[in-house]
Amino acid sequence: MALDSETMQGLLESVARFVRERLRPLEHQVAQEDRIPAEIRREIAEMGLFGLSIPEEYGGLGLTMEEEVRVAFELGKTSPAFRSLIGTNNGIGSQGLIMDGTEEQKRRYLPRLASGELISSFALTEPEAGSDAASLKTSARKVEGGYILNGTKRFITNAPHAGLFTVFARTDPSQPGAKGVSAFLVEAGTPGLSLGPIDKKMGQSGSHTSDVIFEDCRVPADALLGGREGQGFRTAMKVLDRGRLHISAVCVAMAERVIDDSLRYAVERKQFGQPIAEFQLVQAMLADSRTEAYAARCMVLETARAKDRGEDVATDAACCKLFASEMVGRVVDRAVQIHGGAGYIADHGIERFYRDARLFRIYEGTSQIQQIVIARNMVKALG
Ligand code: COS
Repeated sequence: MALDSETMQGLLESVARFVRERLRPLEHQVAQEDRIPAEIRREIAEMGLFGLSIPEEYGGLGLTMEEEVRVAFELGKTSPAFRSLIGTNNGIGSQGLIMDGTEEQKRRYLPRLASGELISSFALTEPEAGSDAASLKTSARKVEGGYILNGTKRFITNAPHAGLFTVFARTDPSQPGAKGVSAFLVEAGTPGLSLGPIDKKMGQSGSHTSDVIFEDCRVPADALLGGREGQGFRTAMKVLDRGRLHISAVCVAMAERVIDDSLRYAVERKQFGQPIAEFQLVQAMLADSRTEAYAARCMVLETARAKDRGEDVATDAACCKLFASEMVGRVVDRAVQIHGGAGYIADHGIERFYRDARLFRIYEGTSQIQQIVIARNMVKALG
């Protein structure tokens, strides 16, 4: 454990209080304005949440995976846009650098990512390369003293706020698959790097995605992550193994939140002369949701502990992502059902979670990609 149990308990309690007292009252406003207030970003930075999983020597809290998912269990009990603000700095935006960056690269960027001064983004997906990430076309041509990047990245979370992008590009055009891919650390403002308009999404208002466009964007040689070509795809996959576990924890948290909302509603709402919580058909929905959320919580904790022990959790992280994201989809659907007409009305909040949850089955690998990863690894393990 990175923190002693008292400090960890204190952190969990302060995150829970912050969610309850500061973030939940702002959920509607953030959805309406599609913007997280600047003071919330400051408070999040003051609590150290931008650096949860960044090692202490670079200014972060250096949480273990288990500790990180426990924080996500609390932070995810509100609109996912808040978690998304810190999600890339702790997850896919910084982990490539932590896992495979050179010491010099880590020193240059990690302290500023941990403090929240810099926001980072993970630029893998392209218009023609989504699930088939290894087919990406963005090129990085080697020139004297550096590389020239050309291509378009799509749906890049936090791109409109990012100061640093981890960009996956093909350095070896003779290798069409994973082997020809390298990762680069590219700073916002580099000439030749521009952004598309902010995407209009189904949900998760307040969290922003956009295209990231490279047109003869020149980066220095030391922008190559880890200083080695051809390692980029492996880096992306390792980062996603970890990211999938984190997202699974967020799914558990959202499920627990809407179960709590549904339970309170069912106890208050009276029909046929009694609270609807007294009806067995409503109880069945509550019980199924509670059971599934608990199962996902156990899976996530167990896999996080295995990761902390140094085990390869690629398969189990995919199992968690598959189960937890599908689970929260069912749970929010039942939550709408329990709320009845009120669940369908925009201002009530439940329909917002219903839309917000839909993304979990898609990003950081669709459910179908998780199934492929799980089954392939099972076959491979047979030898
Ligand atoms: N950890 C480390 N290395 C890994 C790995 C992992 N979890 N998964 C794969 N690799 C390595 C493989 O070992 C292989 O290297 P070698 O050729 O040296 O053995 C290389 O990466 C290529 O792997 P693979 O052959 O499995 O690649 P595929 O092109 O068949 O695709 C999938 C793999 C489909 C699993 C991958 O493209 C994927 O995860 N797609 C979804 C992408 C995604 O999540 N997008 C969301 C964007 S971020 S929001």
